[in-house]
Amino acid sequence: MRVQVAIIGAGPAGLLLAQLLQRAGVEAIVLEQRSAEYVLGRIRAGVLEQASVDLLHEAGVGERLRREGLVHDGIELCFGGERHRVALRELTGGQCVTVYGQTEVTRDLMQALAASGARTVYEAQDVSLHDVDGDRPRVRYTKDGVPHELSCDFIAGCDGFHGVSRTCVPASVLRTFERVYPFGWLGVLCDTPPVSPELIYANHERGFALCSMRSRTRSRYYVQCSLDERVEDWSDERFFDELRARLDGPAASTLITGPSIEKSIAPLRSFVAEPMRFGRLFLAGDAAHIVPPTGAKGLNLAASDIRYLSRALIEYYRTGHEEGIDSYSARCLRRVWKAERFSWWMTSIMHRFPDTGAFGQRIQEAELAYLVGSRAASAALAENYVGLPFED
Ligand code: FAS
Ligand code: PHB
Repeated sequence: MRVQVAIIGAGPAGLLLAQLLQRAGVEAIVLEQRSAEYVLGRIRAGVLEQASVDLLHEAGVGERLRREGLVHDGIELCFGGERHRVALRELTGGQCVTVYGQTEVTRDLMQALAASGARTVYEAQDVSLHDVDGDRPRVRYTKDGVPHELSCDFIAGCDGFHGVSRTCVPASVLRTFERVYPFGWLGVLCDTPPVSPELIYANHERGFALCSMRSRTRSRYYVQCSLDERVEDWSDERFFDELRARLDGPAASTLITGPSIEKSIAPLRSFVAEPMRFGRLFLAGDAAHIVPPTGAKGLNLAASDIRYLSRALIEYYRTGHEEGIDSYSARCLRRVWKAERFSWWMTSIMHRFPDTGAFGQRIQEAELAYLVGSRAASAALAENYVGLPFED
């Protein structure tokens, strides 16, 4: 079989690329190792930058997002027992973020691709890439025990941090940069009204906490936990007691709790692989970079890569020009590293580290007090949180 672009992975990066290419008449196929139900069952990101919202509209999947997404003009920082609002829209001259779960983004993209007749192979096993630095790369996989091989012009490695694509870049070419954090996030999803209409990021000597949401009736809460914690040791009651202990008085006293419908622990790391292109293979999304979720950048960086890659591939097929393809990696990485810095910085001032201690706690609180008291410092946080501009 032959196709113009083979996309490995049906997460947000792979599905969004497939949908944008499909609408531009570029022939693609998506190969996903899991079932669609499994992919939809993963509870992940919740906050979309405006640029990600715009790209989803460009991909023709913005209607439900427009109806159900919650536009947020600000976030709150909680420290020293008090909450302080960071007015995102005012500080950035009108920019905001939209709360809309990654699960819903994925669902909308899956439905659009199915409706368009685009080819998505779920439960594709043993995916392997071949001749990625030649003119005619190939992809092999098995489906229901039957081996398949396809030739293509390009391969988009959208297969996440544990995928196969990044391993196809020779060790002599690939450079990786990593920082693993000495804690994780214990997350709970529950069908209760959010404790506050906007997100609350809390710095507390017991550890970080985050109050987020998926809708006005579904809340998403996180508490920082040590990496040796086990989900089964955290009853709902223990979780909400810990969350209350890390919030300000009014939030703690008005928190509405309910049975968790999902509970999981996610490790935190910063990771970047360079370059994001090798021959005819392009890495995008978590296959190329990971950020700690403190800055709400993971999903948005995946969309950012796909914005550049879809434009580059469409330009190539329409005009034969290769400037977009040739500049893909460098352009992505300039934006990736700025998001890595912001996510690392937010993580460093909001979490308790093993060596934070009493002095470190006061330093974090002083930095947060300066931040909320300085328009310049708040604006710097705000412009990173809503998403930095693109080069083009
Ligand atoms: P994904 O990992 O979403 O998708 C990759 C896909 O490739 C998967 O479906 C996988 O099954 C498939 N795949 C892997 N190997 C394959 C192979 N060999 N063959 C075929 N298919 C293969 N970001 C935020 O902004 N906020 C958050 O709160 C947040 N929480 C997160 C919690 C967890 C536990 C994790 C892991 C990530 C979280 N993220 C969060 C980041 C997350 O949202 C990612 O940035 C986002 O899923 C990136 O999308 P993709 O690049 O498409 O990768
Ligand atoms: C979420 O709602 O899952 C979420 C929101 C903001 C973050 C991280 C996670 O920074």
